[in-house]
Amino acid sequence: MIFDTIAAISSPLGTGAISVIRITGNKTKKLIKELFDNEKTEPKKMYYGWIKDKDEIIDEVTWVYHKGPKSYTGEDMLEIFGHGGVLVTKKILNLILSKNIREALPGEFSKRAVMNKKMDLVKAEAINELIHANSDYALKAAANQMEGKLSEKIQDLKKDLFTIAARIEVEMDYPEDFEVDNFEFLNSLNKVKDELIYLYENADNGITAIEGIKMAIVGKPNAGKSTLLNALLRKDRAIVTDIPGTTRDTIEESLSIRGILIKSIDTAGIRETEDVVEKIGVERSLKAIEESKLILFVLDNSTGIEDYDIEVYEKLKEFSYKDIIIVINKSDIKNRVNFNVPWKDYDIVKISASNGDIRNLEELIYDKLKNTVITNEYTLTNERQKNAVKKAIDSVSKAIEGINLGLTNDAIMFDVRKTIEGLNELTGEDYTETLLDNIFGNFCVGK
Ligand SMILES: Nc1nc2c(ncn2[C@@H]2O[C@H](COP(=O)(O)OP(=O)(O)OP(=O)(O)O)[C@@H](O)[C@H]2O)c(=O)[nH]1
Ligand SMILES: [Mg+2]
Repeated sequence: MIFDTIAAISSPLGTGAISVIRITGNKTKKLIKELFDNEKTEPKKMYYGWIKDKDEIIDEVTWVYHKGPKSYTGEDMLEIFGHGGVLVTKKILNLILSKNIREALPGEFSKRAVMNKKMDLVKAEAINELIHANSDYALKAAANQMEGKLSEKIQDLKKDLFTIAARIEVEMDYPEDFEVDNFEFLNSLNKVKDELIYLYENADNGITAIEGIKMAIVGKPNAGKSTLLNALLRKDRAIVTDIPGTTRDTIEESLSIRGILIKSIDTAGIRETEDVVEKIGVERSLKAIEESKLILFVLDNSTGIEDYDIEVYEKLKEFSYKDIIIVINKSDIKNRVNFNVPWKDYDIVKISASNGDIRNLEELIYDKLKNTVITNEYTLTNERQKNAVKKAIDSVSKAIEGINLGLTNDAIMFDVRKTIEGLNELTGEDYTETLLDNIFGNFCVGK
C-alpha cells in the first residue's frame, strides 16, 4: 500500500540527552539528500552529520535509514537522533514538515505497520500496553502478548477452520464422490471452540492486569481513610486532619501493591448529615463502593465500634459479594473501650496508617488479588480482543449445532466463515479505517 510521507517526534518532548524524529513513506530517501550534507543511504547504518536550514545550522545529529519493507512500518523510514532540547527538536521537525511532509497522527507509524502487514493488531496493542504499563503484572501481560504466541495460536486455529471450509466446499461441489464425515468436522470444530473458550475465560486476568483493580477506602469520618491512602501511596496526597468530615469528595490514585495495579479511591466518611456538600460526598462514597472490586472498611481502634460504623456495615451488606476487608486502624493507640469486631464475615487486619505500619494489609490485598492478574502468552488484554473472540465462539457454536441438527453444508459453511471473520477481526486482518483510527488514536505521537 502506498501512503503519504509522515514525520513526528518519537521521544517525549522535554529536555533530555537525545531526541528521536521519525519519518516514514516514499519521500524518505529524497529527504535524506535534502537534509544532510552526507548523502549516503545504505540501510541500517548510522551516519553522522549536520542538519542545516539553508546556511543556518540547526543541530549535529546521527541518523539511520531503514529501507522498506525491512522497517517498523514496512516502508522506507528514517530515524534522526538529535540533541534532546525541546526547541531544537521542534525546529528539525518543522524543517522536515516544510518539505511537503505531513505531521503524523498519534499511533500512525504502528497503524501503517499493521496495514502493511508488518505486525498484527494484537501485537500493536501489546506494544502500546507495554509503553503505558505502570505495574509489573501489566508489563508481564503486555510483554507476553507482544511475544506473538497468541497471534500464532490464532493463525493455527484459522488454518484448522480453512481446512474444514475447504472440505465442506469439496463436498458441496462433488456430493456424489464424497461422504460427509460429521464426526471429523465436529471434532475439529470442538477443538477450535475449546481453545477459544479458554482464551475468553482467561481474558479478564489480562484486562485486570492492564487496567488495574478498583479499591474503595470507606468508613466513618476520622477513621483514618485519607491517612491510609497516603500510606499506601507513600506520599502526602490527601488532606488529613483530626476534624471529622475533612475529605469532601472522592480522590482516586493509582498505586501498585507487589506489582498489581490498584486504583484506590479515598472517600468522604459515611454518616447521616444535613450538610449539603458532605451529603454529596457520602453519595459519591457509595458510588465508589459500587464501582470497586475490593473495599477496605476502616474502623478506628481508639473509639471502638460506634453507631456510624454500624451504619457503614449495614450499607456494605448489599455488597457482600465483593471482596471486603475490615481494617482496624490506629492500632498504635491503646483503646479505652472493649474492641470486639462483631462481624466475622470479612477478613480483619490491624494497621497503623499514620506510622506506615500497613504491611500485613498489603499482604492480604495481594493474596486476595494475585490470582486475578496472572497471565500467560495466550492471555487477551482488552475488551476489543475479548469481544472478537466471543463473536468467533458464537459462530463456531452455531456451526457445531448446525452439524448436530443435520443442516445443509451451506448453512454450516456460513458459520465457519463467520468464525474466521471473528478471528480476523481479532488480529486486524479484517480492519475498517474507523476501527484502526479508534485503536491507534490512543497511541503516542511518533509510535
Ligand atoms: N494515632 C493514629 N492516628 C491516626 C492514624 N491514622 C490516622 N490518624 C489520625 O486520625 C485523624 C483523621 O485522619 P484522616 O486520615 O483525615 O481520617 P479520614 O477517615 O480520612 O477522615 P474524613 O476525611 O474526615 O472522613 C488525623 O488526625 C490522623 O492523623 C493512626 O494510625 N494512628
Ligand atoms: Mg479523609
